[in-house]
Amino acid sequence: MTRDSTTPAGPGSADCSGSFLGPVDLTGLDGLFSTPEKDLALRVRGFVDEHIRPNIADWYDRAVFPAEVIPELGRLGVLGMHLDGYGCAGRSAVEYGLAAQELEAGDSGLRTFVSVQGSLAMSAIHKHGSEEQKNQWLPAMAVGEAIGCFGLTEPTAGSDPASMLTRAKREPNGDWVLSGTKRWIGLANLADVAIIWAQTADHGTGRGVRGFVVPTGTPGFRTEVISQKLSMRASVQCEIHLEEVRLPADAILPADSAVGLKGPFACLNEARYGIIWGVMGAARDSFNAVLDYSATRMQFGAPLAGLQLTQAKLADMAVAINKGYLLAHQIGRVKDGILPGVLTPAMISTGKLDNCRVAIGIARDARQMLGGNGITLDHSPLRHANNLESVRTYEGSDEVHQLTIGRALTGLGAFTAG
Ligand code: TGC
Repeated sequence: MTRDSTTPAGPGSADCSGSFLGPVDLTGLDGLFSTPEKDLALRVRGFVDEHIRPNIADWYDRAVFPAEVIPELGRLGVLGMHLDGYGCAGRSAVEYGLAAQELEAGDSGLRTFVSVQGSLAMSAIHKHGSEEQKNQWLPAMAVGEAIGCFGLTEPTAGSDPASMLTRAKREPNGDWVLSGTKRWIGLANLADVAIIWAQTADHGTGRGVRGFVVPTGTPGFRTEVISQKLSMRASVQCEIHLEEVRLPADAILPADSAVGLKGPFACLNEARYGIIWGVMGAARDSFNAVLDYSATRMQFGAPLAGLQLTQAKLADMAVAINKGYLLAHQIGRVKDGILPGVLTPAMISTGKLDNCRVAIGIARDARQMLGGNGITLDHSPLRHANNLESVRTYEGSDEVHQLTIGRALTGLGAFTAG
């Protein structure tokens, strides 16, 4: 290996940049964040280092979601952290993003739990719920005493939720009766409450797709865990079977903002936003893993880090990660109203689409650079890459986001062939 005088330290010297993001920070990302923002990120990183990293390989291997960490996440203050009031922390979008990338540096399954709880279930109640619904559920969900899930996707309605088959029928006494099946619903088997989206249009007064707050103990509510997954193994996804689930009239999310598909889509925006940041954590962790490994792995009489082909890959990965953080930061500051601009669906799609495909590429490249050792759970990149297959797909596939951007660019919707 040849090292010239401009090289401040060796590979793996995580602190040479002085950045809280470590050696990958080539563009002064550290300076984009305030001290309290960085402190929050480091506090979440400390939690991940203590509670997640020592165990994640075992959980992933055994396909176990560590439900015991939920109260810890509540104490950490990350559940519904970007929501105001009702026991929520009222943090900024950027702080939420920083927390998401630290959690996903640990594992996408952990960040997904926090997203489903905060960005989907809690945010549905916070955006669209009655005061009674908010007071009943949000304080308990913020501390992890109550778990929520979000039922939109169905076995035959993924990218096209407008085609959902789940029906809510209004009874003469005002009750609602829900029937249908939801699929790929995170943590539904552990949830105390499910936000279920159902079509009411063919049943009178409901005005299209509406959301319902469903206590999971309600008769007729049943979950089935989806097994044999090759991705997100330290997380749980379920089918929800709704067999004539009878709910009182006030179980509906009453706000006008929840009438029609814009109700769930407003929540998906929040979850997609968190993904823009989260996946950069997985990418950064993959990069760090291979930077460390290449410093000590000797081949042909030299550490891999001293080989040009290794450095070319590391450079490409670092450049892509810097661009991903810059994109996340830009969108986050717009969301917070700190930078000018309007947070549009196309803006969120731009971040979700590109940061997911960049992150999965980095995780796969890192696995390749680890050689055969990279296929075991001793190293994180293949676990991240496998997880990112799910993350890239849920909350809108690449194609959904390409077409959302395409519609914004052209004014023409191209979701259907006709
Ligand atoms: P479209 O006609 O475009 O819109 C219907 C209404 O919704 C409004 N809208 C939005 N509002 C807020 N945010 C957005 N991003 C919005 N996009 C659309 C729109 O203005 C309209 O409002 P209004 O007042 O006129 O009625 O609807 P479309 O059906 O043509 O949309 C097409 C498309 C493909 C963009 C949309 O269907 C889509 O985003 N599909 C992807 C769905 C998706 O991401 N599904 C994943 C859900 S994840 C899940 O269920 C499991 S939760 C995760 C877990 O548990 O782990």
